[in-house]
Amino acid sequence: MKSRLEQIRERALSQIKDCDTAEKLNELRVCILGKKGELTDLLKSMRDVAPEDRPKVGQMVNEARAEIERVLEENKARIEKAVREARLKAEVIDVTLPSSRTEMGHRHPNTIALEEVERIFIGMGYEVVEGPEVEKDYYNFEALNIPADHPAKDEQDTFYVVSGSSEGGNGVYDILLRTQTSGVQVHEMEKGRLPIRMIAPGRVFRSDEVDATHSPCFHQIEGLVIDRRITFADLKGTLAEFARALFGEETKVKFRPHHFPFTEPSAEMDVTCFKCGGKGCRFCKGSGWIEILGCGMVHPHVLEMSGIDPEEYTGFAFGMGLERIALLKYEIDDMRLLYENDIRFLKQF
Ligand code: 2NL
Repeated sequence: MKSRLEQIRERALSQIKDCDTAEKLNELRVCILGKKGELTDLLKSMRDVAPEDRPKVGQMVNEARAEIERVLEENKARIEKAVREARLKAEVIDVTLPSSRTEMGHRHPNTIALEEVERIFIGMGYEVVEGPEVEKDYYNFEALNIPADHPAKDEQDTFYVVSGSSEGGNGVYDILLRTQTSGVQVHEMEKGRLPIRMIAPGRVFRSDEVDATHSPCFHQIEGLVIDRRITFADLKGTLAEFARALFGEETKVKFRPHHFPFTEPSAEMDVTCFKCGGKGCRFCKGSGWIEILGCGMVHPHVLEMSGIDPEEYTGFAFGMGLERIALLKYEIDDMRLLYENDIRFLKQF
């Protein structure tokens, strides 16, 4: 019995020391100490041992078991350390390499200008409303008093989406990329929730050639106010306040008569040049004034078409080009720079 124990012990210790993976080590543990292991087997044959020798033999088996367990633990630590070292050796990290830096972007001048305009109107109690860029002809033109034969609908200026059959020229041109964001306001008027105080910013499309002041895709901010007893004085006061908030307290405004199909009367608003204060300079081409937006009292027929009684309600509306505001405010002389996404350009604002 004693020699068998000695034999098991020696073989176990040597096998454990030669072992080089955690899996093999675990297999060894099971073979030696497990339920059907060699040492357990040996304990079972205790009944062949003379009763007076049993305590002594039992102690020897326990001591052997303790030693094997200790050596197993030691070797487990040895193998884990070796695995760790091998991995560290394989994954060499060169701490002297330059880091891969994340390029930070920058808000676009359009975005900065838009947020500024939104902040001013939100401060005056307006809502910012967005709507679809692909619109029905009715919402872009018809509902704004621009009938089928109006020159503003010229197919040269407008991107139409042919719906229905396009073969043989039978296509129906009643869907288009919006040329103005007015449709958003028409949808709002149709909801019948009055009063309305809103601005509608967004992308608009016109079939224009690209140059320093034109692009087939640009941004507009339109505004609409409808309530009882709204007058041209409300329009003037509101837009003068807007101009002072955007270009500085000393800014003066002037309204020149104009024509839009959807407003009557209509006007264009100029602001005193914020470069020269109105004296005349290169920036305002010597005039002292800079054109900023178009505006007017909403045409009664436009109110009527959207289900608003022009006898009870009146309103004013305005529209401006966002790019124009951004170019002026940040003194950029070519619109194309806004679309190149050159970070060196964008970072300047
Ligand atoms: C401009 C001029 C303008 C409007 C837009 C409008 C909208 C509705 C009813 C009446 Cl729903 N009018 N919009 C009014 C006057 C001028 O825009 O030069 N835009 C760049």
